[in-house]
Amino acid sequence: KNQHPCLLWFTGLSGSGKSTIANALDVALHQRGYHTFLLDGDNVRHGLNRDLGFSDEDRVENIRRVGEVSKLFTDAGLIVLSAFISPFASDRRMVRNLFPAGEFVEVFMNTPIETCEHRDPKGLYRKARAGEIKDFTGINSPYEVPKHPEVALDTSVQSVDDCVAQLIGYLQDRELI
Ligand code: GGZ
Repeated sequence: KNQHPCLLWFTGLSGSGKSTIANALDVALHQRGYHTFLLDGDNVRHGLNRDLGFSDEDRVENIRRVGEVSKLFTDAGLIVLSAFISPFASDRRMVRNLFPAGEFVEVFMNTPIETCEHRDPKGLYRKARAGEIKDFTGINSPYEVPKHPEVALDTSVQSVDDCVAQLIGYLQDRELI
C-alpha cells in the first residue's frame, strides 16, 4: 500500500484520549494495510525514559528523545503515532522542526479538563488535588494550548470512530495515505 512517512503527534492532558485515539487509529491503519509505529508516554516511560520524572526539565528531555525516536521510524518509512502530554509549545516546535513541512501533524486533544478530571482512570487528578502529586499537568503544572494544530479533537463530544474518521480523512486529503 502506498504511504508517505509522517508523524502524528498527539498532545493533550492526561485523560484527554490521546492513547485511546492513537491506538484506534493504529488499528484502523493496519486494517487498511499501512505500516505504523505507536509510541506512548505510558510505555516509553517504563523503558527508554524510565530515568525521567515530571519536572519541567525531565519533560523537555522526554519529548526530545521521543522526537528523535519518531524521526528514526519515519526515516524507516513508517507512519508514526506518538501520544505524549507534551505540555510545552517550544518542545512541540522542536519536534516539528525535525521534519519536512507536511510530515509533522499536530493532533490536539482539546477535551475539557473537567471531562479529563471526571474520567480520572488512574486517580491521578484526585491525588493531585489532594496534594499528593506536586507537578500534575493541568492542576499544578502548566499545559500550553497549541495555537495552530493541524487537527483538533474533543473526545467529550466526539466518539472514537468520529475521531479516527477525521484523522483518516486528514491523511487522505494530504495524500499521506
Ligand atoms: C502528568 C503524569 C504525572 C504528572 C504521572 N503529570 O494519563 P496517563 O497518566 O496514563 O499518562 C500520563 C503520563 C504522562 O507522561 P508523558 O510522557 O505523556 O508526559 S510529558 O509529555 O509531559 O512528559 C499520566 C502519567 O504519565 N503521569 N505523573 N505529574 N502526567
